[in-house]
Amino acid sequence: MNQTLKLSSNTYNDEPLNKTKGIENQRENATLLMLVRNWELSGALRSMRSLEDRFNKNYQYDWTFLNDVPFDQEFIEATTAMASGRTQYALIPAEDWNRPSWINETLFEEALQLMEEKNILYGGSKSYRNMCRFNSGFFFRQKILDPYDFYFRVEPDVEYFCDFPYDPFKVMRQNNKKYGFVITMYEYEDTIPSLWEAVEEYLEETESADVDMESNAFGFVSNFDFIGKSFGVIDSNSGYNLCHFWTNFEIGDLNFFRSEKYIRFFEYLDSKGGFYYERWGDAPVHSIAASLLLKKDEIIHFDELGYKHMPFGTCPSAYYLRLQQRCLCDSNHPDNIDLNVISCLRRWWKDGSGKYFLKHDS
Ligand SMILES: Nc1nc2c(ncn2[C@@H]2O[C@H](COP(=O)(O)OP(=O)(O)OP(=O)(O)O)[C@@H](O)[C@H]2O)c(=O)[nH]1
Ligand SMILES: [Mg+2]
Repeated sequence: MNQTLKLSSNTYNDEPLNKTKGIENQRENATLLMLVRNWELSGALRSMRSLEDRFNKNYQYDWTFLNDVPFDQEFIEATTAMASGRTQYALIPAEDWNRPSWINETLFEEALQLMEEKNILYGGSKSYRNMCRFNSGFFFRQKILDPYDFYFRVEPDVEYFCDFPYDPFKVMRQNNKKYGFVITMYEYEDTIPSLWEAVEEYLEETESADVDMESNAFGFVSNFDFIGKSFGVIDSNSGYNLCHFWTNFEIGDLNFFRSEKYIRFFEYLDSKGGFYYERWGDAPVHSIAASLLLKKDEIIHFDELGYKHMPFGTCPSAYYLRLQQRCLCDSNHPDNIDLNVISCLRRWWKDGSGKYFLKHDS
């Protein structure tokens, strides 16, 4: 029934999809990557079980685990038992994790208190800020990742709803993709009040030397105009429309993050202190970086991969794809964020590299 059906995707042609099916021994130079705490073991195992069943058992990619404190024996044994591939564990150096000494303690404590009072999600957390800064500027510099070209970020307690119809690492390499996502939505503005100002200053001070506005996806993060028949619903106080890729799922080319231009971008932002004085997330940072520094065609929306990280999920809309890939999700369910007004997917279709028809006036 289904071998000849076209899968529901126009983000790239179908050929690599079909070609990669069944060629399961030819692995890419890639690793599954989880930053995680020892006490999150059960959630880590649930995520591993799901990804192994849906994808990795056929490929046996390595699993790499990172932590700011040493992993305990129980964590190592259980995750190694759950993995079909090799497992490896690394301790993050303190200087890549902790708050830098130039952060003003008084201002920092004031910011924490203020955000806590405003009930901002993780607004009062110190470790969450370390995590966001680490994921923005340091994960790709960990020695244990040096041998790899691609990573697939996995978090505890996530679920993959469908069998993968392809090896996403192979799709990335063969199609010259540098950044892949499944969910995109609006960011909480209260966590990043001055982020866009910093981005504008970065563009000014570097005279946009690393940026090609002709080919990048700048419009995805900066356009406010109509999408289809409606405006985006979320107000913004800056030139940033608040759209970002949800980074708890992300497949990326490590060489992009290692590049001088990404590091220049990160270090400029870092120098402003906003990871601590505000609560800048790695999601808007990665998303703005990818939208500025990559060509829009180097970013891919994996719309065939069902996925859930509380409280949102995404489920492929194509009926036969859901059957063929044995999906355990309902694309019409309200939890499917792609239909929700807080999703930026339609903005991506229009101003990113998907859904060609939406880019033209009808
Ligand atoms: N080793 C370590 N990992 C952390 C720490 N804080 C967060 N993480 C990991 O970083 C990732 C993101 O943290 P989460 O707590 O999931 O943050 P979130 O996804 O924004 O929020 P929820 O999932 O809703 O809690 C997850 O993989 C966590 O396991 C930390 O202090 N140490
Ligand atoms: Mg999470």
